[in-house]
Amino acid sequence: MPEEAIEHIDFESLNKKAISKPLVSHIYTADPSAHVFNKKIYIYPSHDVDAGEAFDDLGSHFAMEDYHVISMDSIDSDAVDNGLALHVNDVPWAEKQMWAPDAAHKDGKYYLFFPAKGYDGIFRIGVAVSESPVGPFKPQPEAIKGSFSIDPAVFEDEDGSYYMYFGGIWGGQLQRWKTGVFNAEHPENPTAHLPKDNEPALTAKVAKMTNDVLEFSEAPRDIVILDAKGNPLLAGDRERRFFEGPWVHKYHGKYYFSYSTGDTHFICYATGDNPYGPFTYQGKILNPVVGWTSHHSICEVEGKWYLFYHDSSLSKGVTHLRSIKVAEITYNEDGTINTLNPYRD
Ligand code: FUB
Repeated sequence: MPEEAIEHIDFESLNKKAISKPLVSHIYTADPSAHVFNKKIYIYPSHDVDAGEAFDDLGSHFAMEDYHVISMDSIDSDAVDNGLALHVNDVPWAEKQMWAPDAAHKDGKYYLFFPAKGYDGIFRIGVAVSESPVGPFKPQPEAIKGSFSIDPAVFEDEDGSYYMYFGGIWGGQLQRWKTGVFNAEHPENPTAHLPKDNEPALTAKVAKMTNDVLEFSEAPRDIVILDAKGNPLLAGDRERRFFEGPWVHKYHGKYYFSYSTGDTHFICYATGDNPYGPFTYQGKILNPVVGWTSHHSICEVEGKWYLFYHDSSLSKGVTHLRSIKVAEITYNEDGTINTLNPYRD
């Protein structure tokens, strides 16, 4: 949501109209990745702080340093902060900006996946392992080989395969990897190296994980989103094209690829027949929230489906001080998802 729109918001009445309250309010949290492990809900969010960094379009003000795991016994119960799960100082390769994480469970171990900027200024994705879903997590000494950009989301398919989806443009640096190597030219310009409006949009990436879930077992592939005519969405189609925050879930045998459109502030989705796509654009899941970013996950809890998302209403519109929330989503008979308005009229 543009800053000038935020200036005119009456936050008291807006919070009354919000469809959900912050799950926790003693710390700021964002980018919630939710899972049910052993019948309990675990949410892996970013932990927002005000580090005093200047605002810019590279997202330097998102200067997060650590992760806390939030848990809930049921969808209606209080959310519990389980304390420090991982700190950037404990990750040998990472310097700063612990952005949107995700987690997975395999064979009694829990894996926390997280993006961070290395000392070379390049975002990579790391893994940390724990015996407990709430950590503390022990990081691998190096980032995942062949990883880049931000916003990892790990999907466990019904056959036991794990796939990592990732990527984000602008500050997330995806556009700098167009040729397969990092393009460091024009470092201060978030939109340098983006395709032209009439060219296909940049896409999220997907890679199958190795059996130990610590590395990619293949080179990352493109997640192509097609329009109804079967053409890839174009870079200028800013209300529908991928920007950041990929997520995949499966509903009635179909794969749902959902994501944020970034500078147009929607959460949208596309459907496909396999984890690699292509995916066909279907519509919007969430209309814009207060705050510039929108980031979500979708999780089934006891037969109902929920959207975990964030907004900046608790901080009265401070874009890098966000709060995680949850709301139920509903499907139509044809599998389409009804769009949520985060605030009632
Ligand atoms: O939280 C930092 C960044 O903001 C995330 O990585 C993006 O998805 C956006 O929510």
